[in-house]
Amino acid sequence: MISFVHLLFLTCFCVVSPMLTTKVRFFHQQPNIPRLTFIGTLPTVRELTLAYWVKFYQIEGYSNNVFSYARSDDDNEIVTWMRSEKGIVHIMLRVHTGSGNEAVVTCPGIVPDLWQHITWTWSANSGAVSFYLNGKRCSNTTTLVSKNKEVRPGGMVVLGADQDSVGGGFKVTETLQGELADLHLWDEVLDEDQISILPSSSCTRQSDLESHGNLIDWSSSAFRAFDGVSFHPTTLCLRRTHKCHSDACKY
Ligand SMILES: [Ca+2]
Repeated sequence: MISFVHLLFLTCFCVVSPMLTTKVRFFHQQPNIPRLTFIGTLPTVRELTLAYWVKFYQIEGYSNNVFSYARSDDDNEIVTWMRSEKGIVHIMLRVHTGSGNEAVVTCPGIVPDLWQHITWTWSANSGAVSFYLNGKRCSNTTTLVSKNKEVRPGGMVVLGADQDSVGGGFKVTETLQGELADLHLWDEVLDEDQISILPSSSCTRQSDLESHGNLIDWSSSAFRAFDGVSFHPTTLCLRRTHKCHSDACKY
């Protein structure tokens, strides 16, 4: 395991556990596909919450995939990305391949080159999906997304690139061109009050257990870095001294 105390601005092919004050930069340079692979897998789950800070550099030509969970029988068991239409950025979530399994949400204020905190929740019980930008719900809840379809265990989680096979099948156009920090995954649906404090949770300190994912925790989960991912210090979370309820917080 690499300590980040002496690992600033370093690119490596190594096993890492990011610190709360570490951001990861994904920047494609031919022929590499920078990405992080989670060391571990997911259990069977019927509810999920994914939260993260992201700053993407450009939307045209890139779908800015943040999270991809692939199994051998479905490379899109979970995938979340962005899409631009007529200059408006949509956040996309798919749980399982197939029709009726995709949520599309427009959050006003999602723009390049700004740190933005994004959270989505999904429940198999109702198929409900909700998106939040900077702790504030983006729009009405979408329903019937993979209702009664569990997310199954044994697959691989990749951050920063979409998998079309387990641990592979990457396309340049389906990568994140930007930076990622403080990503957490829970096996339950957090409520609005819990989500509202995530962007201002003071670097998600260890004492702030509520803001640490129980399936993936940015500060303790281990990842393997591939193909030009680089790690940098960030004071992003140190600036979280207030609740942010504007559409685009000026971090
Ligand atoms: Ca895929």
